[in-house]
Amino acid sequence: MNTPQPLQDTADDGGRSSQRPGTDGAARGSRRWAAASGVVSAGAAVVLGELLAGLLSPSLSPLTAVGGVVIDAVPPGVKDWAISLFGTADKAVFLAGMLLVIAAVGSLAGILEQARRFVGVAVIAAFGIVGLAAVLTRAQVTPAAVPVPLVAAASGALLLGMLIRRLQEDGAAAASGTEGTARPGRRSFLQVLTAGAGATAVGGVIAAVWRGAATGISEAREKLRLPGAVSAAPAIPAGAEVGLDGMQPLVTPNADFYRIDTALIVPSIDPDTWTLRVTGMVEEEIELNLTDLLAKPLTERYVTIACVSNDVGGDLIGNARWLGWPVREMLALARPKNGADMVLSRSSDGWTAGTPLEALTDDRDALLAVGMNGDPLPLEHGFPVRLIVPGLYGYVSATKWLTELRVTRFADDVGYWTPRGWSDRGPIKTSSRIDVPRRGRRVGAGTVMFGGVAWAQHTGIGTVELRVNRGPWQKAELAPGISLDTWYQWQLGIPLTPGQYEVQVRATDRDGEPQAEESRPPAPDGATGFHTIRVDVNP
Ligand SMILES: Nc1nc2c(c(=O)[nH]1)N[C@H]1C(S)=C(S)[C@@H](COP(=O)(O)O)O[C@H]1N2
Ligand SMILES: [Mo]
Repeated sequence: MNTPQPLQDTADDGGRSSQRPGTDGAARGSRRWAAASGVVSAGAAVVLGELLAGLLSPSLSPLTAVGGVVIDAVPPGVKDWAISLFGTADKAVFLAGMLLVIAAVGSLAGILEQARRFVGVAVIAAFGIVGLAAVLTRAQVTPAAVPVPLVAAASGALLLGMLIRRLQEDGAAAASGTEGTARPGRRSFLQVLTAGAGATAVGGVIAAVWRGAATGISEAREKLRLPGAVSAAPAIPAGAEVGLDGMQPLVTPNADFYRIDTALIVPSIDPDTWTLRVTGMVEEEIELNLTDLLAKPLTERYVTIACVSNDVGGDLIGNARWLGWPVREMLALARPKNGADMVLSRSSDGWTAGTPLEALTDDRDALLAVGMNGDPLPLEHGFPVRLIVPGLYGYVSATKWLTELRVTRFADDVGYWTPRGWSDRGPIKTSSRIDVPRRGRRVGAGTVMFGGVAWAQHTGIGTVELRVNRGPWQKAELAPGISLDTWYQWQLGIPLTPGQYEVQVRATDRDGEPQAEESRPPAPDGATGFHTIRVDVNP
């Protein structure tokens, strides 16, 4: 082979180039370099967008804006599937998928630019237009966020143009027979490509670390001192925690609390500039800041919140001690007008929940929560302020990163999930779960200890029963609850000989209403059915 080949990639030509040397292989090789140029240029644009956004608009970058638009647009079924498939890693997996798509489009842009000048550049420029359109539609948009996607895409397009021009100069030099070492185009192409790739990698790491540090909001949270409660949480009664090996704690630690939201990156809200406004059908619109809120007489309550997507036996439920100002007191200051029956609460990222006005004004202690188990709200659980409403699924009540309460009517407004296939009302359904014996745990013959939780928020649990192989229901020992709004633990020992058993649990609330038996999926208003486990009893 004495035909010099421009920057041919020999790594993966499968040995075919030895049979078809010359321009074919050369073209293929240089196409790979063009694709690499496109990937680096697109990557540089994305990273520059993240870095600029970090400086100019920390809660909205082009990447997260586009991701947010996609998340809002995907059908609810896909979202459930993604959550069940990826669990709490769903956001990381989604971001990785986005980056893969961007890399693919970038490589295409490189190849197109090589074939025809400005075509690939136009593809990268289109990134900027898509990014701009996405940024403009997001709730967090600020004037400073607007130029970010444009500057980022323009830089990426410029880089791609430079790279491909150098690649083509090198190709021309190769075709005229210049030896590799004497080809300045090749050296200059490789220099720019390497510099671009290096800067993208370093910038990417900086952007990721920056993101992780949530731009100083973590420190602000650490520094925040919460006042004590004027109305303290009830003491946890003796025996409320059953203490069987393998049971979950009665109060869920913040670090173990389930997390569900549509936020691709955790909104970072500066507690010094945060405000909450009451708007809509009120006699007087009001606004308060965090200092005002912390100066109010605060209430502390244990409340078990649950996700409507929680399957029977699932773990999208947790119990915490929430500190906050009762919503009814803030609403009382604003004085809702006659005819209002809903409060549309909104988060900094534009997510909304529609809650019956009554649930926020009755005696149930719905809270503008600032504290979770004695600490300021963790960032991913809504710092600095979220809504907590006993008895309602999170999607119609538990707005995190809360910024507005709009008093309105169910006839006029809908929350985020309602047009996506979920009911506009979401009272939590009475349900129960068997936690012990744990799945796969060896169980010996004799008295087998069963244990778990049951909940009927705001009504309270009356009885919990178990049945073996669809036999008669047997009453479990119900531990005292912390309050009607929290889950209750229960336990029951059942003598079992070696063999296989099916065990089911059923809860009945304090009004005598048993949980629904019919097996139904979470959509549109919460799963029903009895949690059923299989137990293998060994000799
Ligand atoms: N801003 C915002 N708040 C939100 C959501 C959301 O997507 N965005 N999801 C809600 C849903 S569906 C649930 S179940 C609860 C979960 O709260 P947690 O993540 O603190 O457990 O938050 C609610 N609050
Ligand atoms: Mo939820």
